[in-house]
Amino acid sequence: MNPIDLIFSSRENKPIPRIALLGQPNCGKSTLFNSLAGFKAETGNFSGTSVEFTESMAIVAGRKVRLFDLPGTYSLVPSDEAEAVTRRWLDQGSVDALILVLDASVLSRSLELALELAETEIPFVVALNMMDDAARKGITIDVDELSRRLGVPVVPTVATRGQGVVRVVTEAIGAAARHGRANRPVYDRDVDSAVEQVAALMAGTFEGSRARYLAVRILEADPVAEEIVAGAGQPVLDAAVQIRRGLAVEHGWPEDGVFASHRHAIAVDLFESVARVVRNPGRPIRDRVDGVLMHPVLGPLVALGVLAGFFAVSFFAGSALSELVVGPFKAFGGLVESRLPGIAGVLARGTVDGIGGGLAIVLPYLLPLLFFMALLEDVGYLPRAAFLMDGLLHKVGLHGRSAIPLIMGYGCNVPAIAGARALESRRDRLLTTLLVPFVPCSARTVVILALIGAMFGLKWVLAVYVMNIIVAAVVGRVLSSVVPGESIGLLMDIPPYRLPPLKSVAAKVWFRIRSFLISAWPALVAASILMALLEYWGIQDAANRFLSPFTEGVLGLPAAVGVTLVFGIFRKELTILMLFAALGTTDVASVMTTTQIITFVVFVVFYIPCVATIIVQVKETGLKWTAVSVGLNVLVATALALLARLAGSAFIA
Ligand SMILES: Nc1nc2c(ncn2[C@@H]2O[C@H](COP(=O)(O)OP(=O)(O)O)[C@@H](O)[C@H]2O)c(=O)[nH]1
Ligand SMILES: [Mg+2]
Repeated sequence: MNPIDLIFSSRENKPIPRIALLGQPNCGKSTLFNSLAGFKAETGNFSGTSVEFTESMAIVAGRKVRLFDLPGTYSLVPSDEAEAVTRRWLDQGSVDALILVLDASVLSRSLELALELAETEIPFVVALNMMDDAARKGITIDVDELSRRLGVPVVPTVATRGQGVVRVVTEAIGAAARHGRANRPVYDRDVDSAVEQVAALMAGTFEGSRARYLAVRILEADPVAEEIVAGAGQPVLDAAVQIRRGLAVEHGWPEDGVFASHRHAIAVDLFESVARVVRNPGRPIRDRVDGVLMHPVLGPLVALGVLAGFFAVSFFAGSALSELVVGPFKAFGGLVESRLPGIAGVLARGTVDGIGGGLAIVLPYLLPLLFFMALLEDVGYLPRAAFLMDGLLHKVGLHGRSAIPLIMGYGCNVPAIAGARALESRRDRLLTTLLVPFVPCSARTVVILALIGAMFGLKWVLAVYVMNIIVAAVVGRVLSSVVPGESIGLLMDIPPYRLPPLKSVAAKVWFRIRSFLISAWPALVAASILMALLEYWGIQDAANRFLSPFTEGVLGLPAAVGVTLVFGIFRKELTILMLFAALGTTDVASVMTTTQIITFVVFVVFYIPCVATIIVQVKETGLKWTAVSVGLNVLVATALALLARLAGSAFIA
């Protein structure tokens, strides 16, 4: 093996850190877990018991972790079966680090568990969750001081809104790697000396820090620790229990109360030194805005509104602008053709058309779309929309992050596919790239609006979109079960809101538009030249005849739409114009039946996106997956169009 391979294989073999979420019931463990977990989180039982835990893989900052959501735990001294099972599992060294989830709004109570954990050998970090609730109650917490006193990283989080989640897991990975130790609580001298004595009793059987940990647990009358020590020798346990009795008598407390009360006092002191409560707290702006934008009901409504508004603007302004661009180019192309003789004129016109066609996509659709998306992203809105859609997309086998490219797809598939590059896992990139072509871009929307909208009304346009989403979801579900690779959770941190620097927005727009300029536009020009030649040679009729077994035979459409459908992929934005030209009329209803129109639209909505999209796909996923993608689209489009034809002829005419 050469050195490079060695480096890579050693990186591959690096063990995946096991990180578990521990905390009292209702502190937000499951919420945190779900925001991190893969969509195939598995529920398992601790061996030989009916106690359940949930487990999943996740990728955090490029590193894989195995996450566990544990049953709610008040204290390391178990008070029920589930806590006991969880404790035993932890004592077996089953995790590399814990994330102790604390409810910041009732901090003093939960700090005792943190102090208990500080006695163990398990590295841990604190997720100070429910910071929003705490802020609303006027509780401010000095996070740095808490971290300094406990000796472990403390990360403020709001699990319901994805705040701080990436950081807390990253800190946990770090703690696991360096075997981070917390500061041990300091007890009264007699208590401490009792710990020393018991630890000394066990020094022969257990290694130093484990002996001390077990000593504390036994002095606390912890049955799980007693099991462990008894396993090593009953006399040791008996001697230890003797010391515990002595301590209890000395303090005049029940046997299991000495540590509990000491710890309680330390927790109260700790709480008082890190937390302040103010009376009428002002609610932070971010909290108010998030309260609406990330609200489970209002949030999606706002997202729909934002999208619809953005969509309407890009569509109406876009198509108007597009016509402005296309018109002069068409005229100019005609002019050039008439001045140049024969084939040279045709080639020149094709070139001019192609350049104009590119401009007609870039200026009116791509540029505003990309600008708007970059703005939404940098302001901090897109990550929130993605977070909202996470649950929904999990059902399809994707992650919230895929929402961003999928939403962009409604504007134009090209930047959407280029945008999928930002996804961290290869599997998600692939799945998203395969799904984007099912999202009807603005060019396809033109067809839907011009045919369905004009003839049957907006209600049916909406129906087409709903059907499209359902089909895409089904396709996604099927794909996610056949595309290889693990289901891995993807972390996204929800950033604060900010005014985006225009420079960063512009850089994003440029970066994304470049992929169109470099790869797609030249293809568009080539396609235009090809189309001009076909026209010039009068091959259209021959092509239509050649395609008629499919167009007429399978889909039941007029043969004249053949060239429109096939060559539509070169110039999707011109599909409707090409259709008018092919049929020789703008009154489609006069030459096509209702069923034919519906069949045509269904086919156009689902079949291959444009050449520009295919080129970007090849660049992003390679030839093989592009072929799969194109095949899939043609297959689904044909099947659904056939269905539309059959249903139409059965119910309409
Ligand atoms: N306001 C607020 N609520 C939260 C937060 N994290 C979780 N919750 C809510 O707290 C409740 C309990 O959360 P859950 O994850 O089931 O807690 P678990 O019992 O620890 O698994 C749920 O209603 C969550 O929506 C947070 O950071 N802020
Ligand atoms: Mg839970």
